[in-house]
Amino acid sequence: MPRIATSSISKHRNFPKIMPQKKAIITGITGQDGSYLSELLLEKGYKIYGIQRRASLPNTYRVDHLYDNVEDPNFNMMYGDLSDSSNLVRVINAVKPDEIYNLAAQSHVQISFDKPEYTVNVNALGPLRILETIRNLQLPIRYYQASSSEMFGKVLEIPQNESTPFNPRSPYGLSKVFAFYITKIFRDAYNIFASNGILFNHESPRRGFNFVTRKITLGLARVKLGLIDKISLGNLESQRDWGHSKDYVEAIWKILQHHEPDDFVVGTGDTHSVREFVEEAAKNLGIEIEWQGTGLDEKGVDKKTGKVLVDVDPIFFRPTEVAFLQSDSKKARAALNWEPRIDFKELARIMVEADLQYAEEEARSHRPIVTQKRYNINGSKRKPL
Ligand code: NAP
Ligand code: F7E
Repeated sequence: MPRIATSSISKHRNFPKIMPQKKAIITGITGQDGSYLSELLLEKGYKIYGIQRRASLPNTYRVDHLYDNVEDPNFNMMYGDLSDSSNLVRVINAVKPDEIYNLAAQSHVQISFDKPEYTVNVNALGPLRILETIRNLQLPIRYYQASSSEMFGKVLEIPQNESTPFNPRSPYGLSKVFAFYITKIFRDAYNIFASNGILFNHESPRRGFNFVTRKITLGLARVKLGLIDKISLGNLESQRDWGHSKDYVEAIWKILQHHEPDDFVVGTGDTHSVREFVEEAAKNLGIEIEWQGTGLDEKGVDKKTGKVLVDVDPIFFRPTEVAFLQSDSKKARAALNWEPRIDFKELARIMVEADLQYAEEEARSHRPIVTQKRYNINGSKRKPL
């Protein structure tokens, strides 16, 4: 399993002196955001209960650094799955948490076209199952729903804020629209403290390997060390408002500490294309990219050597695309006193630095940390990245 880029988490967690210790359930604890949120809540003195799904190989590498002491009463793992109502009822009833952070999802947009029913089951019905449990147990549990800028889809307004209409473009986007509204409806109908964070893209050295930023930073680090010749991408025109996951989990926590339940857009407001992310990542490796050609023939060439480092493969295009996203997070900034600290350039720098270490480890051990093999997926020889 790959090594995780850990942050400086204090060994001496700050237990509140007077307040009773809060209990939080985190679904999706083994994911990117789940791991950063766990660090934040442990620092704040919470007792956390992660919901981990069964996997045939270990899936806890993002939180293993937090779980070094099996006797630690504050870090608990429970098996569970968002597709399994009876399990969710049992876990929530056993823990009786103060807060539930629902971060679990089939979170890959392109894969949601391959697995639409599963995506809807987990991402849309999963939140409903949790909310129904909270309703039936009649406990004062605060609920956070991980809503997404993908709900804005083909955007109907620039920039996007809490009143921008949704116009999803994928099964993933639509599943998140259901989850958004069911959260709002349970808040209004049953007086449950249920809030949505509408988060724009956020990345980190812990990002899944098949999201575009990570694919670029690990890919170019491998190119730099001569482990591979080039990387293949899809739509280079696509524009995203990218921030760092560590900043965004602070907003997630603040949303549940707010005096009333509400919905908040969270983003940087700064939008860049995939092409610009490639350029920025390459710059951090001492490479200047020059673009040649257009459309499917476009190539990113090393200006110094003339070598093609990036090409375009139609396999990575989506049946329907979200072309442009840009957040207007004024509401969150004012009401939650939140703002992102890490900007686009710094994000690219941090990710490249971490992935260069991964690639160096691969070079030393002659073993890729993530497979580079091609598999036949849906009849096409698709590389997993
Ligand atoms: P991620 O890295 O893909 O993590 C997803 C988590 O959900 C993993 O822990 C995964 O478990 C778990 N999971 C998947 N299916 C499950 C199921 N059926 N039952 C229980 N757990 C399941 O995603 P992320 O980037 O941390 O994002 C966290 C949440 O925010 C997701 O809901 C995502 O849709 C949403 N979101 C993300 C962004 C972003 O840019 N990152 C933006 C807006 C919203 P395994 O580790 O076993 O796979
Ligand atoms: O794609 C384009 C791709 O997969 C970003 C999830 O966290 O953020 C994420 O969804 C853009 C898209 O993220 C490749 O077509 C080009 O336009 O990194 P991504 P996403 O689809 O924006 C939202 C907010 C979420 O909620 C989701 O959970 O990059 N792109 N070439 C590519 N994307 C990928 N993955 N791979 C490529 O080769």
